[in-house]
Amino acid sequence: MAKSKFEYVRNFETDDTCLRNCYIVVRLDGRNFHRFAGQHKFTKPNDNRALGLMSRSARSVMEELEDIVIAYGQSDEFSFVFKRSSTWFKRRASKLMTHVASQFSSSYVFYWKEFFEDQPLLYPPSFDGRVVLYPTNRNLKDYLSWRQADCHVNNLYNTVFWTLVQKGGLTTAQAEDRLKREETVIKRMKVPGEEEKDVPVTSSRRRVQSYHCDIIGDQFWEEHPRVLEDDD
Ligand code: DGT
Ligand code: MG
Ligand code: MG
Ligand code: MG
Ligand code: MG
Repeated sequence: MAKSKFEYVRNFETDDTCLRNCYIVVRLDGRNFHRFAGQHKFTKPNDNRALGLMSRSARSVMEELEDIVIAYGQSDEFSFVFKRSSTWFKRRASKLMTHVASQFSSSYVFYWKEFFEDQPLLYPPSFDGRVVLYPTNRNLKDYLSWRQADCHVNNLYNTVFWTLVQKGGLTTAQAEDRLKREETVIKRMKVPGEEEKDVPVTSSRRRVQSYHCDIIGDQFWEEHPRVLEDDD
């Protein structure tokens, strides 16, 4: 077949083939679900209907698409892991990511009524996607652990926060204040006119402080143990 003079535009397409032997992870995240959850009256901190619908949509992605070996979800996000040896769509990142995102989004809408019987869907939700490659089994396990640790920390915070509000009668501002990441550490201090003694000091992780001091010697590092993490 003769080529048209327009054919050259195909060469503008860029190559986005995923590196071989790597696990391909596609992570989706609901767009502005802060608003979506509010408008659709999701219960706080966790809405079982919403979680069930996320899970059902992920099942549809795993059943309809090729080579996904595991999926992990929390909140408004879901990660899908393609097997290392997958050659689906020649490992083209944009094909894999857009298929996952559109299959998930259409399923979310399609199955909405099965989970939210009395709550109409008020507008079409959407999900962003990204692709990340992990070369080793350790990296993949650490990736999934990272998402689960994120789930745990957020869940812990949200559960305590909403318990303070719903059962403790605090305002949301008061609950936030109570949960500011403050912690008490014991510091050896010299109070004027008194002996040196151990006193509890409340320190905020968020506060930024300036120092003009020696950081070559050990003293600074001993006094600020949170700066360095263990070497392993
Ligand atoms: P984004 O992702 O940048 O477009 O913005 P958001 O608003 O989706 O932010 P994100 O993804 O960091 O946070 C997820 C939001 O979804 C967060 O505001 C809480 C909400 N959400 C997720 N699951 C539940 C639930 O079970 N219940 C309630 N009440 N809210 C939820
Ligand atoms: Mg986000
Ligand atoms: Mg989101
Ligand atoms: Mg999210
Ligand atoms: Mg086509």
